[in-house]
Amino acid sequence: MILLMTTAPPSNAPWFHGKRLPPLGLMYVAAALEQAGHEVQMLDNYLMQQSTEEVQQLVLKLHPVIVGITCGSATYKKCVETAKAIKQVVPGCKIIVGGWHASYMPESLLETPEIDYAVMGEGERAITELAAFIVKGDYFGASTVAGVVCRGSSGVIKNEPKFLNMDEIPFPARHLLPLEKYDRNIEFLKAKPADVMSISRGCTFSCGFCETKKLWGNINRQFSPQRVMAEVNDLVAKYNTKGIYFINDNFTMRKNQTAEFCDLLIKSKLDLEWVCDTRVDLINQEILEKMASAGCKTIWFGIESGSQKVLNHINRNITLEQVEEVFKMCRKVGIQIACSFMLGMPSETKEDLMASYRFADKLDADWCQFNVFIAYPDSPLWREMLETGKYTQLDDFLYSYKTDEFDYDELMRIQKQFFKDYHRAPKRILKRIQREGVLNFAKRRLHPSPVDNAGMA
Ligand code: B12
Ligand code: SF4
Repeated sequence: MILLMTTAPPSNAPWFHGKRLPPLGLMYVAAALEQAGHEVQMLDNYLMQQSTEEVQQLVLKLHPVIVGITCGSATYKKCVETAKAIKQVVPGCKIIVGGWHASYMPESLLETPEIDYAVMGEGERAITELAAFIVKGDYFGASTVAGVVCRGSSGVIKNEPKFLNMDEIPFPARHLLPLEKYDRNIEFLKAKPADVMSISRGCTFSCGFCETKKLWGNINRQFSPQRVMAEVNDLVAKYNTKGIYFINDNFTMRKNQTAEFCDLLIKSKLDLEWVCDTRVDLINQEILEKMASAGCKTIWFGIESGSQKVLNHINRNITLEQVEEVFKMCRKVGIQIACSFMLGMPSETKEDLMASYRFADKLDADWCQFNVFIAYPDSPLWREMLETGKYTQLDDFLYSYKTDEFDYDELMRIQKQFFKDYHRAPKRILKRIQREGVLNFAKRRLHPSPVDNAGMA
């Protein structure tokens, strides 16, 4: 059998600690393995928070041939610790690590002898081919699989990833997770239960803080609208889903396909509510109207800065005017807006931070989040920070920008201040009471969730 698992980031991590959403990527990997005939179990340890000893007990009981672990840069330490603990009790199993960090910095994982393979990029085909070789004991074959990085006799072997035809990818194996343990409640939707889904992979933009192309290539591939609709139907039939969060880099990257999917949703009469993420330059009035009629209630836009100078520096390729224009369009068709800003990006000054706050205040989105910028490995802004030496190292691979005006602690203080100022404005309190009802609002004031404390409210 094969065990697939996630681990948790450190509890002092500087990011948003709110929601525990089911790990979609790992569910896709699980589905591909099941399709190839393997018995698979999943442990979302970000949700379950089992101790290292409990994980050891589990692997002793299951005796997996392979353990696959998802690794982001924030979970690197925990991933390494988990791999070591597993090998201690089941030395014969092979450990495969995939996900964001494995795609950016696979070699860093192979520094741990207990980790046998890192997988770059899309995991479905790579792990299925790897598993077939491992089960046969053909380790030479395993070292030839596309996307795999492993130790060879004369150094590290690194095989370029290959991408799948999207419609060949099976539906995520949701049945392997205890869905009842997730709250299945998406912040931006009234409808419950709500689940996550994906319609595409990859992005053709090149923002300085993002290295999505290392995972999916600099291309965008989409499931056909029919395939997306089939998965929606499956969700509704099997899990009674009423709301969907389409987790995608940019939901409206290809407007024709988005429109075709919206038409299918309208025709289905499922009456679902949904939320998606996109960029302001991928929106127009026509597509917004179609999305609104198909049940789109909220769109999340990553604005990142209220300073045009900073937006240009981070290669965001949008203007402040565009943002204002698109927010107006959303309001016109009745779609709510969630947005986020990053604080402390290279080139930023305190005045730029204040410009972000003023712009956020002016935009007056329904939800607004301020995050302290953490540079991810190998992204252009990460390289810039290393070259200029203007950083505080927070963890093995995580860096925060530092200038004469602010460091990480000061950025955290500013973030809290912005959060307080933004959300305590009487007009926003009123808006929240209207949205949530007096009772829910009072309950959240008395027992704020990590989501509230993290700046998303
Ligand atoms: C939804 C989401 C979440 C959800 C679900 C997390 C999850 N484990 O799936 C929640 C809210 C819980 C979450 C939490 C966190 N997240 Co998050 N999240 C996302 C988001 C928006 C979508 C992820 C997704 O579903 N993608 C679609 C699927 C299909 O892709 P995928 O997950 O990458 O999986 C594919 C491959 O990576 C690979 N793969 C993945 N796992 C494995 C395992 C094996 C063994 C193999 C072989 C392959 C493989 O195969 C999959 C299918 O092809 C991404 C941004 C994005 N656009 O992807 C950020 C993102 C992944 N998250 C990020 C971060 C920082 C976090 C947190 C640390 C935040 C925090 N402090 O809590 C935690 C870490 C949680 C964890 N233990 O993994 C960063 C990671 C950056 C980095 N360099 O590591 C991202 C990129 C956002 C960002 N740009 O900041 N997240
Ligand atoms: S931040 Fe979004 S738009 Fe920019 S490159 Fe990454 S995925 Fe694409």
